[in-house]
Amino acid sequence: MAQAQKRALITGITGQDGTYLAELLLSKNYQVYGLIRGQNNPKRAMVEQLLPAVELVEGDLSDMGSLVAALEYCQPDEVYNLGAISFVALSFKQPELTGDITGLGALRLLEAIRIIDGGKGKMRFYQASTSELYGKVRETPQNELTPFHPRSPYGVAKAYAHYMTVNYRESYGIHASCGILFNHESPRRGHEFVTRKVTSMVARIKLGLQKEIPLGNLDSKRDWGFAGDYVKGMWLMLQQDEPDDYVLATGETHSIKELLDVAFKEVGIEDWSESVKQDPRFMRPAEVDLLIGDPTKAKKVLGWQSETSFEELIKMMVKGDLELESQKLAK
Ligand code: NAP
Ligand code: G4F
Repeated sequence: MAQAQKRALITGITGQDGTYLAELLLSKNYQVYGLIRGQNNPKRAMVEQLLPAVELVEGDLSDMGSLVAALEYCQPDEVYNLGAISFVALSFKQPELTGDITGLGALRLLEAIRIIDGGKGKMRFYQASTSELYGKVRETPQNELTPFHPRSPYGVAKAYAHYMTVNYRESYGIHASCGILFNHESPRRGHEFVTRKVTSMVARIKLGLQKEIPLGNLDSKRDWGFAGDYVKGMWLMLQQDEPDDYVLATGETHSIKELLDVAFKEVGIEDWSESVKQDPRFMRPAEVDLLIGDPTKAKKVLGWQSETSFEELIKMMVKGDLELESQKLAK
């Protein structure tokens, strides 16, 4: 007998991960719904063009009723909670909003599942947890058992969402899993994040449109992977018989200086010292200096591993930005 088509609801459909995950699920023949907020969301057209097969459903993580209605309408087998205020720097400026959307938003969605699924155990849940939970790291590399010490309102909000997900799993038997994902990037990454800021500005410098890149803390180190690889891990978590929490990471860390080396080299510039300025506006009140993840459990249980190297990732992003900036110039 043919298997019924699976249904998935993604919050954060307009974000980087939302689009890659939707593509993956569509390739697996899912019926995909995307939660979209606002009465005239500026990213709606982008999603409609890139993902015409995705049905957009209005809703907001701050509005419980809209989440209940979305679940009732979509009747999903899988719910991926990717929606969040996800920019750490913004979370210092708007901590209450971050707590509401990034923290309480997850609780509202879990409650909505509890109400709509009514203990049937049909709706599986994925929570987008983060390496920001480790903050002031207690051990290196970080794994699923490393204690959390978040260093930003974003990290604290994500800790609340993480523990709520674990609590709903243990209290109500919901198939709810947390992916503790280290930084993952792509040509679709928002321009506010450091990789995309660098690759887009390097492209503009190459084309003579800009002279300098203003940056904050150049000493940070991150475990950077490719978003297209990471969404496969999210899906794998929800295919397991038992829900659980997993670290997804490359197991390598690189500095902002290495990021600059690779990006500038890709456009033929070896010495970038005159093209980068430290700007206090981009420093944070507290910082996570060093992140490096241990993805052993994900490899062993899910068979997942990161497939794209740091160099391949940054080169891919610079190439994408050169194309974009050149197209804009040609108009
Ligand atoms: P992103 O590009 O910043 O996307 C965030 C999404 O959240 C957007 O679609 C945004 O929609 C949505 N959103 C914001 N406020 C909302 C609200 N009130 N109601 C519903 N949706 C709302 O983030 P991403 O990089 O794709 O990351 C996806 C998730 O993984 C996030 O939860 C992030 O915190 C987490 N994460 C990311 C990384 C990473 O390195 N990328 C690592 C670990 C964890 P609008 O377009 O309407 O604003
Ligand atoms: O690219 P970032 O803004 O990413 P951050 O703070 O690591 O957060 C991202 O990854 C998390 C996973 O660990 C996600 F949970 C989160 O949602 C988000 O996707 O900054 C990376 C590093 C930081 O140490 C920052 O201080 O780069 C440093 N940095 C230095 N100059 C800068 C800049 N970051 C930004 N955004 N802009 C700068 O000019």
